[in-house]
Amino acid sequence: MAGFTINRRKFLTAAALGGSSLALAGCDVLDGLPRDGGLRDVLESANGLTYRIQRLIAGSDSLAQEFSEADIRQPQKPNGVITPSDEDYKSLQSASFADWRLEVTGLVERPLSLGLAELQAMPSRTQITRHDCVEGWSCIAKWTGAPLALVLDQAMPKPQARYVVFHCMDTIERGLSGSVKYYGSIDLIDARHPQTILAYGLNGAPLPVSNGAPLRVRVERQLGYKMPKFIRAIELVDSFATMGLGRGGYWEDRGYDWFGGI
Ligand SMILES: Nc1nc2c(c(=O)[nH]1)N[C@H]1C(S)=C(S)[C@@H](COP(=O)(O)O)O[C@H]1N2
Ligand SMILES: [Mo]
Repeated sequence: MAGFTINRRKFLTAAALGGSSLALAGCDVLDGLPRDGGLRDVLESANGLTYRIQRLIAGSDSLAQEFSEADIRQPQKPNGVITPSDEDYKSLQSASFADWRLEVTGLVERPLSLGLAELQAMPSRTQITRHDCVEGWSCIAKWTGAPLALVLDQAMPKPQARYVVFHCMDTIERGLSGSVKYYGSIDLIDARHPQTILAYGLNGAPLPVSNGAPLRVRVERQLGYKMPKFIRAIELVDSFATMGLGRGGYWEDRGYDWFGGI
């Protein structure tokens, strides 16, 4: 696909520039680039193009390819944070997430608080899809969850809502300037896409901790970093200005494209 070619080329360019950072840091391939650098600006404008091209060529509702059971050849490779060490997470985990709730907040008419059983009681969707990480690996797996569109229908986004932000429970960075929890965002077109689900099942079993228990989102037309794991809240917003470094996600704040279309 056009979008994949562009992303792949950028990935290779960044890998060549970053040298050994690729092997060391995995998802950090753009990290070696200066914040105000020309290449960063080029990547950003190419990203705007990728976004428009995907919307134009693929349309808003085109489906990502789905596969058969026979195509599942290995377990979903756990990546990024795989065992959150946050105390609040560990205490929820020790009670099998019985006390966990998904908060739906922000620009909605009806804020929601949903337990796992409530999400599991909603109509579900199961899909076998390919996960592509920007690091260059892929896995085919079967994901089960509640369509995000159904949750949004219950919460009723206000007209000014433009993006869905996923707030996570895992601390991904502990630095001198404090600790940072993973977060990410998508637009309402991807949020309402039929394959965008809040997944609680993987390959016919409950979602394992390493892959994001109790809940992670699947956004099948985008790269892996656009699919936050360990979700605790969904916030509807009209801008990212007030969160993180203002670019809509943990990796986006560190130079990745906001639109990770493939
Ligand atoms: N909360 C959280 N979500 C995350 C990450 C993370 O570190 N923390 N890593 C991202 C990246 S880079 C990828 S490739 C996928 C990995 O999902 P998996 O562990 O199920 O393969 O999760 C994404 N979502
Ligand atoms: Mo990734």
